[in-house]
Amino acid sequence: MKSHLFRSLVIWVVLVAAISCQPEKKKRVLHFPKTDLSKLALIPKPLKVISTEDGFALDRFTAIYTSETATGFADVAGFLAEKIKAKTNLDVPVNRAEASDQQGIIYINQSDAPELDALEAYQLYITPDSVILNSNSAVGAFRGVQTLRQIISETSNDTLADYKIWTIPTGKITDSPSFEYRGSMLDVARHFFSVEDVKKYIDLLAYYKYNVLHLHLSDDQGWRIEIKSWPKLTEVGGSTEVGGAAGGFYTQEDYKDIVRYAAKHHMMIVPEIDMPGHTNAASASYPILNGNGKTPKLYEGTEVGFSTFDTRKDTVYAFIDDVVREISSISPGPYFHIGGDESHVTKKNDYIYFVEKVEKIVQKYGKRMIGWDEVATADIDSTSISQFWASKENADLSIQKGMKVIMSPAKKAYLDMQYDTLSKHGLHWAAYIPVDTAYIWTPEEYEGIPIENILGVEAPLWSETISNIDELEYLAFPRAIGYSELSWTPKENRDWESYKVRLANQAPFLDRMDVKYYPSPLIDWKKSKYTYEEIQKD
Ligand code: TNX
Repeated sequence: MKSHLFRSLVIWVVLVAAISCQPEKKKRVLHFPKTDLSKLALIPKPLKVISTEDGFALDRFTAIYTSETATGFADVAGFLAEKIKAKTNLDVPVNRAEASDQQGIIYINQSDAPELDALEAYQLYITPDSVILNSNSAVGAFRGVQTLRQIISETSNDTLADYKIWTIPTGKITDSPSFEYRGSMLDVARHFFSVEDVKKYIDLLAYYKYNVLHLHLSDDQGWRIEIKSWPKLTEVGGSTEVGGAAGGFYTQEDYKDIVRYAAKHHMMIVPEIDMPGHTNAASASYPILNGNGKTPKLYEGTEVGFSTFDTRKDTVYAFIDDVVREISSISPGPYFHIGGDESHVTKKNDYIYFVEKVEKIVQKYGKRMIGWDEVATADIDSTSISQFWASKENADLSIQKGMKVIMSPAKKAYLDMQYDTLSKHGLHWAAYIPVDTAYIWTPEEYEGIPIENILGVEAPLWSETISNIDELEYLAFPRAIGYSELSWTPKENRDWESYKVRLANQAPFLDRMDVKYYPSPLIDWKKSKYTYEEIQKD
């Protein structure tokens, strides 16, 4: 570590020397309106922002350097360069010493400083000469890069200069997340979403520092991931969806592509196979699984709670072993989600027996089990995780067992709930969730669940009523942006009045990303591409 530090120091001294030796003719004149770093619309709000009210020029003389040997840092720098190019059209070189025209350096530095101990912590020092992003690990650097992107997103280029300069306000940001698990779930079972759609969702979530995308890969209406040892799951079970369109599925190569793409964004995929209920598509593919001697038809409706596996049959556990083994082998993350919700036609004893057996299978393949809150009724391990969506009683059972809980209360965190009675898509069985209601609640204190038990927050997007990316975006945005702040920023630093102004300022970014978000009339959007009336009409 010491040699690391020393090497960083040497590189730094060399870079500073290189900058100061630049011929005077290249000195740039900045014409910038002074911006206060602490007034920028950063979401999630960083822990601490100090403004020094000067400017760093991002222009054709800027270069990025990283600690040489720090794992993943060069990739993070490459990601930043790509995004700067997309926003400004500047080609910023990464770790290219021969780019000798440099005047301003962005340095992404691996640091062992004790204040950067927390995973994902970072510091950003912006001075007129340099931007130094310090973090202990590539993941922290990546989160810091999102902050830098958000800062750059708010700068406009200086039209008075003879070449383009984006002036970045100077100051210091110190930041680190409240919760280690900050997720959204996408239901690709009720309606299938393509690899491209999922990647776009990852792009957007990563910008707001999410680190988990949970994929709901199976349900009554569809089985969406190739299992090589049980090929009919996708041949039959993947062939339709709600409403009767063709459905679809991910091959294992597709899934690996999604996992890799998520990893590039320092996000993990949590795969979910929902069982023993929500299994009509599996039993339609292999009728032996439901044990009632009938071959169920493929289902294209939206009822829940009518299907179950036969929990007393060895074949069922051999099947689950294969499924968990194949999916775990291509899922580098630590978790496997077994669903476990709404098994209304499974007898209580059978349900408990089933969850306990499946927990062992998940552990055999080196994963920690996650299940919807009903799984806490079984005798399961404290290392398993329960996802609180509806039952306070089940949440309490989880706590008694010493388990961690993921906060997804349907009344507050379900992205598929309608905003109000005029919403074009969504359900309202739990609540209407306008943009303020989605933000103004406290996961840290919700329903008396102790903060020590809370792993994080996840906003699920069920897809009964949405079948394409525009509809997905209508429900997810802007509310998903607020959930990022609930899981990253401590409650003392959250405030609706401040948030709503920062949210209004996301419009240019969302427009640039071509996101068909719901322009809630509660927000005074900064020049949005689409008006409320345009989005609401059919
Ligand atoms: C309840 S939340 C469900 C899902 C539905 C959702 C619709 C949960 C664990 N189960 O099967 O899609 O409501 O909002």
